[in-house]
Amino acid sequence: MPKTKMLLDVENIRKDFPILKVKVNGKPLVYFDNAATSQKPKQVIDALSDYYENYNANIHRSIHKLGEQATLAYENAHKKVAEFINSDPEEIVFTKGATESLNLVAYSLTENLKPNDEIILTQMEHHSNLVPWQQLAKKKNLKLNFVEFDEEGKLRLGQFEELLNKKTKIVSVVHMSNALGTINPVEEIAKTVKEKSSAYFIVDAAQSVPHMPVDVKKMNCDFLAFSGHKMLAPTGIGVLYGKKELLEKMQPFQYGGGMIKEVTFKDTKFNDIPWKFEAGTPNIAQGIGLAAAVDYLNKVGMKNIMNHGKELANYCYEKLSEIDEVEIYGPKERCALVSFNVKNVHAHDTATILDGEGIAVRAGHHCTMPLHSVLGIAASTRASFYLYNTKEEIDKLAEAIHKVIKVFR
Ligand code: C6P
Repeated sequence: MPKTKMLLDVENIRKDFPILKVKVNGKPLVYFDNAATSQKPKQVIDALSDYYENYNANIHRSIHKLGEQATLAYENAHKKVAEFINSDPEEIVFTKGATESLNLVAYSLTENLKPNDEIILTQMEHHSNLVPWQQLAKKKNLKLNFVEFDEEGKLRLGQFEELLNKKTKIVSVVHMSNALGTINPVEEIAKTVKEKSSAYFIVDAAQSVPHMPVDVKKMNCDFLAFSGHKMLAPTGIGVLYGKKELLEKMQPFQYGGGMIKEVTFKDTKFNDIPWKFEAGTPNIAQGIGLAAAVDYLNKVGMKNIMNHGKELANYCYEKLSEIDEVEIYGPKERCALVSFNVKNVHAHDTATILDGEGIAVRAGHHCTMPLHSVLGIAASTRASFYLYNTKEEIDKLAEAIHKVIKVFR
């Protein structure tokens, strides 16, 4: 139970998450793998059960009561997500996750790109915001440029100006790094991109939307991608926000049922946005679960969640900085995660010993192999926090790290 006074009522929040009662290796679970996927509150689990127990039906197809109820709930989920990031419901495409959202843009937006056109990414991109562009670049003979990050783990922002030119067609940037915790000033970057080019500006918000208020209008991004499962919702549901006029112009990513208005043997008229991009039976229950997750986050308040994430990340940074054998990656100002290594110990060994203490962390390259190569390491250990985590749990992490040091000394 949390003893230290925190900004959030963590003690009560924890009661909503059944999994937090689980014991791991006989110890209370300390779940510090939230950047990989968050745990789910009762309210989200109940929303899924309610759908399956009371109104399970396909959407946009069936003229019967359950079909209408399911359609309404699924469409309302789009509205809720739209309000959450300050967009319009037709600008919200439900996908399987951030990865599918980014692939959708890379596939659908780039039809008109020509050889030698340029794309700007950063060195801190997750593979989901790198590999789709890299493959596209190979196929179309495009040039990929990368904005570097400095010793502290912050982007060298001046490089955007240096790299932007008439040939730049896409700039795609992570909002919050899943490996360094760095929060990139995407509003500022958007301004530079729009002033210096006619490129589309895409934001990978997989880590930021769960942790801070995000306003797509303020950000002035053209597209924004995120996943439900990192923000209390089920797996299998994600979001692509796109500016209405761009989504309207874009070719669908997949073809099939639900995304059409009229089909003849010869041709097809596509449906309106966003449905044009949601071919086949979508993840209905998961979409409804995402709406319940958004309700939950709104009730707690995204500013409070952000401050809590910063407070925990700060506390962890300070605690781990006191241990000589620990090397921390990324800047001091960060949100909700700390990646580190215990000197001369492989990240997997560290994670195994922590697991023995009931502490779940991620170890490896965190789907950012190029970022790790810039750091000159193959792997790191990452502790990532959410609204149910406490400083006492971070104290346990620090104690367990001392155990790691003892074992490997
Ligand atoms: N990062 C992590 O442990 P998906 O897998 O589609 O839900 O999200 C992809 C993704 C895209 N961008 C960023 C910044 C991310 O962090 C992730 C997912 C997880 O760091 C799983 S690899």
